[in-house]
Amino acid sequence: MKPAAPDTIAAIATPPGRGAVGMVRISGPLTPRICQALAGDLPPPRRAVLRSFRDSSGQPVDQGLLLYFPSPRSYTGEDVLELHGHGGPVVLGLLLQAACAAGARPARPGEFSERAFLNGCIDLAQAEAVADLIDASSRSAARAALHSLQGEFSRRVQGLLDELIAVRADLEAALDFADEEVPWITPQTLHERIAGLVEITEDLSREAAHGRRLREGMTVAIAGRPNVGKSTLLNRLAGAEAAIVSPHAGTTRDLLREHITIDGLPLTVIDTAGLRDSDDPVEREGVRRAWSALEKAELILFLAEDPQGLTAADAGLLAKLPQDIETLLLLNKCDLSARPPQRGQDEQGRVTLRLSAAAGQGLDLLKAEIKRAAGFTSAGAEGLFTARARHLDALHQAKASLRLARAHAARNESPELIAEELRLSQQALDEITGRFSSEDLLGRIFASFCIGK
Ligand SMILES: Nc1nc2c(ncn2[C@@H]2O[C@H](COP(=O)(O)OP(=O)(O)OP(=O)(O)O)[C@@H](O)[C@H]2O)c(=O)[nH]1
Ligand SMILES: [Mg+2]
Repeated sequence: MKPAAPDTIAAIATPPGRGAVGMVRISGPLTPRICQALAGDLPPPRRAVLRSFRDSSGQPVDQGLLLYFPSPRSYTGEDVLELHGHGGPVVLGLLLQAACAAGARPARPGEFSERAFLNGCIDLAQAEAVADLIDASSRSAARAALHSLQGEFSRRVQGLLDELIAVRADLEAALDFADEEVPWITPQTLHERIAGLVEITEDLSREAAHGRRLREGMTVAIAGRPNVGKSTLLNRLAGAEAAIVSPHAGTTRDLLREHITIDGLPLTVIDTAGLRDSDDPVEREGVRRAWSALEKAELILFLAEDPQGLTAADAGLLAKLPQDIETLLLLNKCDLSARPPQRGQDEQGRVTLRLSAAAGQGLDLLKAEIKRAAGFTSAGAEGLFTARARHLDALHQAKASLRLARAHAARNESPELIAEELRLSQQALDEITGRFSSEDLLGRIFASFCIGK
């Protein structure tokens, strides 16, 4: 891993535009010198003092609070200076310019957090949580990001790593002293301990999937023949008359997107044109767009009509849906067939739900099913943490290696094979906290941050 760059960086840390307060943040070894140029002598550590701030020609341009955090007790671990002035773009621009004239250079996006990571103040999952907290789009997402920032997720990963490393150590010892027949670890204990690791990893994966949904949400597409009630369902879920509903088949042409939240789970729900062959070029384009939206969805709500049941046309469409995307089969208009809302399963194991979008019956069943499909099942929001796709990939890899190790152990196969799988799973888990991450990965992660963070 590269050492922290020794140069000094500066940035306007508050958002662009005008505001009551604006902040310039500086980090690096030249901080004391820059402080001298902009605001006079260094103030006592971590104590706010009122100072006038000067531009690069030494002219006072603002006055405000000055804060100094000497290394290592600062966000980045380096000497950090914060100038809290008035939030006008001109004044803040002049202060940034003055900092650069005194030896700093403008920071890249995320560079403060990157330094905090490189200096060991936070690990990679925590650094990512900083960005997640800033980007949080709901209260639950913000709370989960804070938990990650405070190290909840990292601690869980570390706990798993500790046990994994302990098993590896015992196994490697047994390998080293194989000739001496020391019973370091019996095949049965080994199998039990690896099985335990698999379980912990599975739990962690499930919770991480939940955390990822909180952050990224899920795209849900509504599909089906014309007139089955797709737009009615969209309106019902959105709680608004977003789409035109009419008894005329072929009403919807364009894709219509609504952002909704179910118990903190952010969803983008897409209404699509009714799927059928048509001579009308506009409708044909609508159907083409519908198929393309279905290919990209993460969950498909396929509607048919309960009074008619599944028609041959419905079955034909179902067979053409992307097979790797979960599809819920919704039998709508159950108010007409006078049958109660109900959950069931078809022969292919697909979940079926009888409901009525117009009458608002069975909506709670649908919402529960959507949450389940999103992996959004943990009971309380307390222990939640945010996670990203990259964390899930790493957990997935670790899980795959651990399962192989478990299978080898169950068949009492060569300990070398088991040791190798354990090594691979540790490598995957280490990527989460960033202990062994490529520079390329780090560059990509921090580049997505905002400037000044
Ligand atoms: N009785 C009853 N009628 C419904 C229900 N859902 C929808 N409808 C009616 O069915 C007709 C078609 O509804 P839409 O929501 O426009 O259907 P759609 O699937 O979007 O149709 P296209 O956009 O043409 O593909 C309208 O007259 C709705 O009022 C329901 O649950 N019960
Ligand atoms: Mg419609």
